[in-house]
Amino acid sequence: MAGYSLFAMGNPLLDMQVTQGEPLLEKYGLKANDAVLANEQQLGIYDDLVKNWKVTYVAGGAAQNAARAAAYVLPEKSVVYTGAVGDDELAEQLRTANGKEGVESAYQVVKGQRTGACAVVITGHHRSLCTTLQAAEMFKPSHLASPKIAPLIQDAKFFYVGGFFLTHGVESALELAKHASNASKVFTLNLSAPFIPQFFKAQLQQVLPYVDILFGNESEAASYAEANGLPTDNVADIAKALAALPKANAARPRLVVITQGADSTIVASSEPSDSKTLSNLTTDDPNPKIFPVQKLASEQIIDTNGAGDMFAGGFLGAYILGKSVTESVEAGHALGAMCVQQVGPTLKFPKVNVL
Ligand code: 26A
Repeated sequence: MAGYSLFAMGNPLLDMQVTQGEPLLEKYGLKANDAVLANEQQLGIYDDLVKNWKVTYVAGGAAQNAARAAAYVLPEKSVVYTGAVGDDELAEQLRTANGKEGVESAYQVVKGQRTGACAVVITGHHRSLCTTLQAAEMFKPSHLASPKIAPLIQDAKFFYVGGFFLTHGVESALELAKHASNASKVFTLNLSAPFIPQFFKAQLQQVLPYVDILFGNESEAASYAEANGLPTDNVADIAKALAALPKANAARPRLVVITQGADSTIVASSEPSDSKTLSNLTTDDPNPKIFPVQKLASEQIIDTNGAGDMFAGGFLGAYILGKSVTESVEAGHALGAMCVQQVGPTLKFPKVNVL
């Protein structure tokens, strides 16, 4: 049996989503468009939501969302996802959602623990994410070496890790990154949130040399620039700087793909623009290359939770199929647009062809 081509790893979370959440931002000191780990004062939000709000429960976890998006464009049995869950009902819900959308769950189950949750507070087109990782941060590197998981890693040709995972799991991330680099496979990472370059700078620095494709958005790029003293706040320049960082596997160029919501997506490559390219950009493409986004009307947008993840997964799925960078960006844009027109990080079924 041919193995899964994409091995993804992150924090499996169940999203607890509410709309018109202005009072919650105020009460818990959350920013309208941010992602944070809940501090002690914010840990009350989950019970508060259950007691006092109309909650929509939906499968989340940034890398898990991206895995489902990649599965959307790939043939069956292409994507496997790992992360740690508890032995509870929430984990069952996540397994069911993955199963329906073509992602094989290869969870580590932590007995007696609860599955992580993310409070998703929607205000207008903004989403504020406040996460309690629970079992997710108990993921052990030994899971990757287990008889069930190790062969999946050997068989995979592409890896996707959420930057969020670096809050606790840099050792496991490095294991996949080094494996990919040594075997000249493709290792991809998402910056995930501004607080990752800011507060997990050392962890990010350890992993970046192995990254073949780096995903992020404009505020994460800006946070990287600030944390590393780059003398620019221009997103294209930051993308170029990230692409040019040292690389362990020099045989593969690095692509840096930065989305900007409804504004253009920027792709920078580490290759000089006149070289014969391995990264599927044509030689006459500018570097960085700018890809405009088709804007949706305001009333078409339900919420923006998960749009960036769906973009990354859609891009990667198309890329795995051997599509060009331009086609991969278009697949990403299509899935990002599809996601914002649904509640939470969900895609449309029956499937729509986006390639
Ligand atoms: C470590 N943190 C904070 C997180 C997350 C997270 N996924 C992994 N780790 N905080 C929020 N998310 C997920 O991001 C998605 C939107 O991009 C949410 O579960 C949400 O589905």
